Amino acid sequence: FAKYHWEDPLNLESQLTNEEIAIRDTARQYCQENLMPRVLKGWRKEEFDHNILPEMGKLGLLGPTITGFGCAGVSNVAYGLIAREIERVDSGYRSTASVQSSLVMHPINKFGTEAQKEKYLPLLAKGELVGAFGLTEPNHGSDPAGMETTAEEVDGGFILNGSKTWITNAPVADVFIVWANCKWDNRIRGFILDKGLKGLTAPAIKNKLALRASLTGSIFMDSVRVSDDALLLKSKGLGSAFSCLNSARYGISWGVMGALEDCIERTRAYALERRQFNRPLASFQLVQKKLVDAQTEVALGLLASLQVGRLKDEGKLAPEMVSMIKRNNCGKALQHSRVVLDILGGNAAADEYHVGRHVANLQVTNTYEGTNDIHTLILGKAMTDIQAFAN
Ligand code: TGC
Ligand code: FAD
Repeated sequence: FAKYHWEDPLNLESQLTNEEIAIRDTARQYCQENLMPRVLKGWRKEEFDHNILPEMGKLGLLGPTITGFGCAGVSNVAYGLIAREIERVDSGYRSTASVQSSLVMHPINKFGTEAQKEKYLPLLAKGELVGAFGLTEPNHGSDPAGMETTAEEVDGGFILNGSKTWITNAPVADVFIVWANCKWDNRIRGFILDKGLKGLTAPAIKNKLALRASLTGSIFMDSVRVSDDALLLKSKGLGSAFSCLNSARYGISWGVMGALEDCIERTRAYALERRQFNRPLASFQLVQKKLVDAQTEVALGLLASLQVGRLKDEGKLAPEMVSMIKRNNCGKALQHSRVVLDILGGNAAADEYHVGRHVANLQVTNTYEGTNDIHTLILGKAMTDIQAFAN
């Protein structure tokens, strides 16, 4: 028989290329040596560290699947492995990186002109510009089709009005991808807005209970005037915004498994060390069950993400596949991180033990990029051909 490794029960490693393993190891080393020591400060102070994106940029971790423009051009599986390593430290850091890669660089690459790509992608890849993606509005979260933000055509450009809320990176963003309903044909399109435009503000939403190591804010647009070259010309309808979400949701499915792996590793070590009733906690069957249940979900979830990543690389992706792994992995990560947290007893309440921070973050990962319920309904529609979101 082959040897069983509890950390990689189904031998995911054997399915990765040498290049993917090298990228994963680079990301892991960077995250453990450079992000881990900073995370508690960022979390406690709700602080964005401006050095992080440039550091990731130097290692080729931003927009890694894009070819050219200073990007690495690696596989979608490598992208997932990077997300897993970042989120092993903190979902907020992974949020910052996935917004940059999937929600800002991806739409510019897919829907932008050559001039827009030349202007923005190299600087975003280096982390010298920070990006944000504005889809959610105060009155429209799960139903972005009803958005109230508008763009109207004026001589030589457009005027945008509206507001977005709960936007990752917004308070520190240099570049905003904003989705607006275009008044001339009632279709939704993307626009690139630069920080500093008159009428554009992006205040922080403070005192969050989760994702405190990444900043979140609103975007207010009060008659923001932009020239023609702000329009993402090839974006057509809400489907274009959703194509960005396909990429980000896919990355999140890997990322949350990294967060759950960290919870398991920490609580397993604690259970082996801590003794009650003259025995290590790890010797109690109830404790072993918690660890085994959680690790089983990690093994299954990672293989599912791997399969979807390989299909994405081969051009055989259906968006519903992404809904399945986003929903499943986020739900399982939230559920099992919460269960293993119990192993820490009273120390669960101390942030130095890190697991409680992951649990709080995982509530948000189960909500953003389509709530667990919304992905259930997407899959329900695919199974029954009946759309249950609305009348
Ligand atoms: P529906 O009529 O189903 O679709 C409208 C158009 O979009 C097309 N489409 C897709 N295209 C590509 N990929 C997908 N996944 C797509 N899903 C739909 C569809 O074919 C149609 O095209 P067309 O040409 O016929 O117009 O849309 P609906 O209005 O009924 O909405 C359905 C629903 C509820 C599934 C959808 O609105 C939804 O997914 N809601 C969730 C909203 C969401 O995910 N928001 C995320 C905001 S961004 C964010 O959270 C970032 S957090 C980042 C971080 O910090 O990591
Ligand atoms: P609602 O849509 O009001 O949903 C509330 C509840 O009702 C949920 O449980 C939902 O599942 C349920 N519900 C809604 N409709 C139905 C239905 N038809 N059937 C059954 N149940 C339903 N957005 C961005 O655009 N960009 C970002 O960068 C971004 N970053 C975020 C960062 C953080 C920290 C957070 C918390 C959110 C972020 N979001 C971002 C917003 C996020 O995508 C939304 O919060 C999410 O899509 C849910 O929308 P909502 O909050 O309006 O909830």
